[in-house]
Amino acid sequence: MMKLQSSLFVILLVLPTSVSSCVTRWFDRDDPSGVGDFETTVDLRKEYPGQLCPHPIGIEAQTVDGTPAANTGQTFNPFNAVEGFACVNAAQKTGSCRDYRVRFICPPEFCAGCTTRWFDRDDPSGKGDYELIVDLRKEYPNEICTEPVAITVQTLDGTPSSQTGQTFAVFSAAEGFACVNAEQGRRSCRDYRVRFTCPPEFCSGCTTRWFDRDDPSGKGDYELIVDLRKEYPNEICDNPLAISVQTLDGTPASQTGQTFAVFSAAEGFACVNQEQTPGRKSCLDYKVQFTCPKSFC
Ligand SMILES: [Ca+2]
Ligand SMILES: [Ca+2]
Ligand SMILES: [Ca+2]
Repeated sequence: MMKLQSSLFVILLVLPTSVSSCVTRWFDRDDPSGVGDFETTVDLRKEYPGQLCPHPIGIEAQTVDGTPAANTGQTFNPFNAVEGFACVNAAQKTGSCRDYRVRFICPPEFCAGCTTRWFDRDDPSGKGDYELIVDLRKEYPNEICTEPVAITVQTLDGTPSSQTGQTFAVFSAAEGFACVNAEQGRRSCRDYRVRFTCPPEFCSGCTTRWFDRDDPSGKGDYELIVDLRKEYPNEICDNPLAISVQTLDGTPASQTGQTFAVFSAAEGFACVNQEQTPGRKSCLDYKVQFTCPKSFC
C-alpha cells in the first residue's frame, strides 16, 4: 500500500512538467501605483479576451524584469491558477509592491486550438533568416492575430528549432523569430519557418462588413474605431482580434507603399496626408474590416 501511494505521488509530481508545453504569454495589465499590482484572472480575461484558457492548471509570476515572485520577499493574495495574482501595497512589510507579470499553464488542447499557417518570408542568404512578426504582418495582412499566444519554429524540412543546435536572436510570440548568421560560428543559419498560436476565437471568428466612413479630402483618411462605433453602433465587437485594410478597389494597404499613423485592431486605421512621401500628394481612400470573436457573430 505504501509503495502504491509513493508511485502515485511521483506521477502527480511529474504531470505538471509534461503538460507545461502549453504556456500563455506573459500578462502585465497593472502596475503598483494605486492600491497594488492586480493581475487577476477576472481582469486579464476582460483585457485579453481568448488569450487565457477557461481552466488554467498553473500560474507563474515574476517581476517585469524577471525576478521570480518567490524571491522578492513580498506577500501575495491571491496567487493561484484560478484567481490569478495580486500584490497589495498595504500588505507589504516595507515599501510598495514591485511590478509583476504572470503567465499560466493551460491544458494542451488550448495551445493546439488555433494555429496560423507556416510563414517563410526570408532565407538566410543575407545577414540571417528573419521571420519577424512586424514584417510578416506587412506581407501577410490579417493572417496573424493581434496577440499571438505562442510561436513554433522549424526548418523548412521540419526539424524543430530546438534540435538544430543554432542560436536565435529573437524567438517570441510577440516579436517572431530571427537567426543571425554571424552568431552561428562557422555555419550560417538554416532556413526556418514559423507559425503562431492564436486565441481560439481567431480561427473561428467572423469578420464584420467593410467600413468606409471617411475619404482623404481633408487631413487624411480616418477610419478610427471610436468614430466607426458612433456611426455604426453594434456593428463592431468590443475587442476585435484583427483588422484588415484595403483601398476601395481592393488593394491591401500593405501594398500601397503609404505610411499609416494608426493601424491596429484596437484603434482602427488612419492615414495622414502630410505623412506621405513627397510627390504622392495624399492618402488613398481606404476601407477597414474587423475580425471578431465567434460569440459576436
Ligand atoms: Ca503588473
Ligand atoms: Ca525562412
Ligand atoms: Ca476611407
